[in-house]
Amino acid sequence: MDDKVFLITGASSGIGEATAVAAAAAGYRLVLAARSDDRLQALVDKLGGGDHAIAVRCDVTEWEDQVATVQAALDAFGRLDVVFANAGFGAPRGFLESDVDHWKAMVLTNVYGAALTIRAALPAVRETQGHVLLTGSVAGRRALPGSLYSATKWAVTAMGEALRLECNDSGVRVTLIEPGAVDTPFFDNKPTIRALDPEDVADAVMFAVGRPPHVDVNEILLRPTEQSS
Ligand code: NJP
Repeated sequence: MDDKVFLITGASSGIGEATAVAAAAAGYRLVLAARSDDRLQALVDKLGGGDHAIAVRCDVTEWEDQVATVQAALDAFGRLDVVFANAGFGAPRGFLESDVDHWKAMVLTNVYGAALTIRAALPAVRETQGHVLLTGSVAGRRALPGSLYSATKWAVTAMGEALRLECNDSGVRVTLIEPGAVDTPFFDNKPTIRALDPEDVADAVMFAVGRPPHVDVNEILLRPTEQSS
């Protein structure tokens, strides 16, 4: 029960999966949450099996799933030190594009889902004076034409700062991870520039988590070198 425990939403793919691999290499126990339990189970096996990681089927828009995920972490490993609210997805740009059901799912996942992750995990993270990280975006720091996705990530930026202010006296650290284009299944088509690899974003996460307790890295914004805006 002494090893630190790292919970990741959206762990079945992309940035979440790469961060799980990096965190396991750094000695953390992993709690892997997403809806694709087959992919999560394959990652558990890759990380060395149930002593090292557990898979929890979790739709982040469902409060009961989020509560059960945190409970599973405590039951398996007895503590929770790092929570990475990373699950999310995009939508085609244009306020006449996509469809309203996709919009609704995106807003619920990217904004409400991240808030539910914080709400479910915060009591346990306060106990360990742990760390909450949120995947925001470059798109959460500047508006993109016709992008409701960008608006969801502005909300995540605000959520991270709001949480940091709330946790200020508690020893809990809060970090916004704000990537530009990352080569993951997030995109239907591969980026045309040399995008970031998911491992590049995982490195940023592990940098923030690895600072000493008195250092709170509030934001890391990282773009591919070829990305202009
Ligand atoms: O994408 P992808 P990324 N409940 O598609 C999960 C942000 N971002 O790694 O449930 C639970 O490989 C999904 O799992 P599943 C982006 O906005 C990206 O690039 O099994 N989980 C999968 O594990 C997002 O916040 C770029 O389908 C749900 C994961 O989310 C984060 O990075 C740039 C879920 C998505 O993995 C990770 O995206 C940027 C739900 N309801 C920000 N819905 C970029 N790639 O360029 C989805 O600035 N998931």
